[in-house]
Amino acid sequence: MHKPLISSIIVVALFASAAGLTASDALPQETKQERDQRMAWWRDARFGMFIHWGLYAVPAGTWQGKQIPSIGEWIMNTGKIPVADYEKLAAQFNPVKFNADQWVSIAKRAGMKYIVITSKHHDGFAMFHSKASPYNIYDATPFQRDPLAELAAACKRQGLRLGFYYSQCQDWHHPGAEAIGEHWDKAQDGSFDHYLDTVAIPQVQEILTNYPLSVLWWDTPTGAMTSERAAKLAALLKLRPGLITNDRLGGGFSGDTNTPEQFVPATGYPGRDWETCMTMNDTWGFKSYDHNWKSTETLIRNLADIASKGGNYLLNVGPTSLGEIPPASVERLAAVGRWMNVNGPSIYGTSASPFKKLPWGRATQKPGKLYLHVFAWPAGELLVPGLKNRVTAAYLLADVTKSALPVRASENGAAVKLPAQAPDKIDSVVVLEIEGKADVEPEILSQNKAGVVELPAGEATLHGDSLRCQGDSAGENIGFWTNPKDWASWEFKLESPGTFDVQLTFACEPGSAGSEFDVTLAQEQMPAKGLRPRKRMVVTQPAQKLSGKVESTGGWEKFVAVKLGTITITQNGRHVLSVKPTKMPRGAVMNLKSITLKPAGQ
Ligand code: FHN
Repeated sequence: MHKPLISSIIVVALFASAAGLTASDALPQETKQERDQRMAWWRDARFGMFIHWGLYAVPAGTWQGKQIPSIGEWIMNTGKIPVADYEKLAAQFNPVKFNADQWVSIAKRAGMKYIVITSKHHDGFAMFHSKASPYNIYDATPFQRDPLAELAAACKRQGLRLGFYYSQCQDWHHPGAEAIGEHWDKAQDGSFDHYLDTVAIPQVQEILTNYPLSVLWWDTPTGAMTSERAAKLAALLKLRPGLITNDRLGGGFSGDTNTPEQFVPATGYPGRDWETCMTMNDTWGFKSYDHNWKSTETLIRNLADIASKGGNYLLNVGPTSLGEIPPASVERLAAVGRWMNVNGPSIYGTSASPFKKLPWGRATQKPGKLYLHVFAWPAGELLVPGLKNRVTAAYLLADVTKSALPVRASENGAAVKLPAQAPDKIDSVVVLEIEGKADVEPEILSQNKAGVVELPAGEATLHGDSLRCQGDSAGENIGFWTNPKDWASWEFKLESPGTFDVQLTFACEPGSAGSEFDVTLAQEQMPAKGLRPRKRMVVTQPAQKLSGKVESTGGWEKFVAVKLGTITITQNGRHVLSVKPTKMPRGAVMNLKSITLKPAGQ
């Protein structure tokens, strides 16, 4: 069964070596310690400002009297605006209210430690003084200033790091570059290599040489970015030692950071640095009529949620054509800043939560300290489920006197006595000082009152390198299941044995349907004396097995619940259910959202 797979791996390997250098080969090798040093400031920062600013701020979502749907910075593409017409915006772009120090202090007061700004977005207009193309803010607008140089100086004065976003593949202005969808104007046609050699490479060279960048943020890699082309861009990175780049160059270059966009990944990306970028309303570039602002509560809780999963939050603002950050953004950032003034230590320099889930909020940690982010303030005691460490002190982060909160060890973990009033309605932080490394007994899934066992994607143990939990907590599912050797399992506890209907909730697009899989159930035997509980034995005989075939559900996002069959469990205690592919004829298995065991006949 695996023969075709092995030979296809060999073919791919031969192809890759024949193709020459990959982008990653173009970079100097570094040790883990060197990499940790390079990433240290970024990991400590946890919170940054994304700025989408360009010519698109002039039309601000409206073209020839019509509101153009979708995100503001895409107006040229969505509205299929001819190159010559869009170019004319440059003459109207005069952001006289731009004040670099003010922007940096808005970010700084919010508690942000770095800024990433669009140096050239997909519209091809450079927001810096470029010698490589006259289509730039210094040469083509009445403003005749280089705002990015001013921003760099302001960041230096105020102690923030600076990064540039650069759209390397899409450029709807310079001939030969890419446009997602397709070119809509003959003026866009030409050779991609010519664009790369005469615009993208020289401009990347300029920004890395002339600006003190800490981050280079690529965007929208397309098929044109082969590994050889990506290697040419990647080779420039050594111009700025210490630089951090993301995973959006293309050509197989993984960069330093993963970049989930507009969502918080359910389990973060263990072992990878990552950063959620997110808009504050529904657009990146300014749109005059987009008032769908996220609440301060959402922003603060997102920040805590992201930090609790080990990531950074890159929160966007879209300044106007006059150079002002919209007041709705400024107000919200100020409120986040007030919260950060008190609670910053629970975000900066923290790492991911040792708890899989907490019913009342989130947690972050530093050596010897747990920060409990309480979103839902309980009356009386806060239960910290499964915490096994000795707690040496507990206090509210908002309490400068660090008055001790009483803590007792309960059967289910530590219980902290809380004052009646939450210090912060959005997120109150309780600090626990603990002995040793945080040690948490994992909570085990069990039956609900109706006897149903829910096994959701976010609770699965994933075995293998390709599959991962994707989506946010509202819609997490196991995806990227492209290796048929990968599998998933759940451990759960049963108190009422019986016969159960096994239901699978999954999605699969038509082109990938046809995989087959086994669902196997085995009971765990409690450990023999002396064995640590983690080393429970799994009794595989007599295991029960159901087999299934993945049918198309119409798309990767179209989830359907299907009954697979029935199993009978005669004994209570701990069980393990596994899903293992047996055939994968078309490149992927499925997106698996959950498995449900329902008492039969209910
Ligand atoms: O197309 C862009 C979009 O305009 C915006 O810049 C975002 C930010 O991450 N990136 C692209 C979409 O992924």
